[in-house]
Amino acid sequence: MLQTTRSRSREAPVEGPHTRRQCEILDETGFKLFARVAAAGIYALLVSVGAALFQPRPKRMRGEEEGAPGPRVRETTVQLSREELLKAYRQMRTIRDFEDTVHEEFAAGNIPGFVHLYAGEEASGVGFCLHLNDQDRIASTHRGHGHCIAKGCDSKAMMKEIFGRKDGLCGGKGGSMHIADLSKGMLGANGIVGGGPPLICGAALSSKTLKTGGVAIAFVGDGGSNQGTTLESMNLAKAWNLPAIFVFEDNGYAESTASGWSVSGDLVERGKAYGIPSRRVDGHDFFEVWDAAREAIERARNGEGPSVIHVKLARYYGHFEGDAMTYRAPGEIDQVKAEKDCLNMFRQRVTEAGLLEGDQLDAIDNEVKSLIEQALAEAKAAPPPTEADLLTDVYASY
Ligand SMILES: Cc1ncc(C[n+]2csc(CCOP(=O)(O)OP(=O)(O)O)c2C)c(N)n1
Ligand SMILES: [Mg+2]
Repeated sequence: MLQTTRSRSREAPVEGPHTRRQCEILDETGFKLFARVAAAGIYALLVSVGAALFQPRPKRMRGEEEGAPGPRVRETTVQLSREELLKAYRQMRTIRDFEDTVHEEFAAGNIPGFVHLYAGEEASGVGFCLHLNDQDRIASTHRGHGHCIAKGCDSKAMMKEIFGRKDGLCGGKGGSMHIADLSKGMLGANGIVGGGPPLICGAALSSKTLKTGGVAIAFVGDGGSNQGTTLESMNLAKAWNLPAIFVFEDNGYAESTASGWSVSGDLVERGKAYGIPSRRVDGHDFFEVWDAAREAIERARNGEGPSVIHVKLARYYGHFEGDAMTYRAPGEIDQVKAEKDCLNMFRQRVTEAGLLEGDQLDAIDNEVKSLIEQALAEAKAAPPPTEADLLTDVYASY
């Protein structure tokens, strides 16, 4: 009887006046249902109280041994090991000192050619390149020293290159604006604004075809974001689902033109218009950049295609060395340096969180200072290319 009523009640709702037995059965069933719901409720309550009481401890940083005294982590979102944090700071400091030194040497008339400095933008190049290996490729801009250092190029050989020396990174033939090291996956600085994006489509296509798992990143300025080559590359990267990442380093100016006069719309929305996952970050905050880079690079490595990252930052020096910067508001850069310097922000964050000690960072400052002093001394003492070198590294053979 019970069975029958149950199966009937499943087939169709019981309607109309019920017999006594039916009502008893319904009461009985309703009670059982109530009892079950109540039990489930109590169980859920116990589980959530338990979960609240036994929350997992802040994630141990990679490289920390179980049982070893952990760092005093206040910011649990930081997922870098101490070694990675030290490396990040060392690279950003190396770029800063390298650029400050080139600035002084150029002003003293010791460097030939044309130079554009990356000081102030360090967190961007380093935040991205820390995730990369030598199989991954980057294409840079005319402001390429920082990308080079971040990608692992030898800073002594770079200094020699910028001084035009024979044993510079490119035999002294590239100089600042064509510096490259293919063995490190650094495809080169580039005198052509918007020249990098098509190059990384090629690099990304080769990684995809050969299944190397490599990704390719183009660093592009706010000015370069408007080049047809950039827009065509974004379209191609999405259409071909390439492991390509477009990093718009928006320092607010293309030469002396403020981006408000040259960039229409919004770069994140532009990326989305191509169906590309796009995101904006504060380029002074290494951790924000690092996290956006991690997400985009993971996506590319997983075969999920391109990404766009709009990085807001500031350059400390002029567009080129010698630029009088009359287009900048008085005090504009001093304010950024005081409030948003990426090295200061990094130092403050990691020391306050107890991830690193100030002494460790001071030690890196000193190491880097002497490295760059040596790089400069060696570059000044190094010989220039010979006349015979004019006939090497060219397509025609003589
Ligand atoms: C195809 C091309 N057009 C113009 C130039 C001249 N030029 C050199 S740098 C520059 C501005 C680039 O600005 P942006 O892309 O914002 O890079 P930033 O200098 O700010 O890093 C221009 C117009 C060039 N080198 N190549
Ligand atoms: Mg710019």
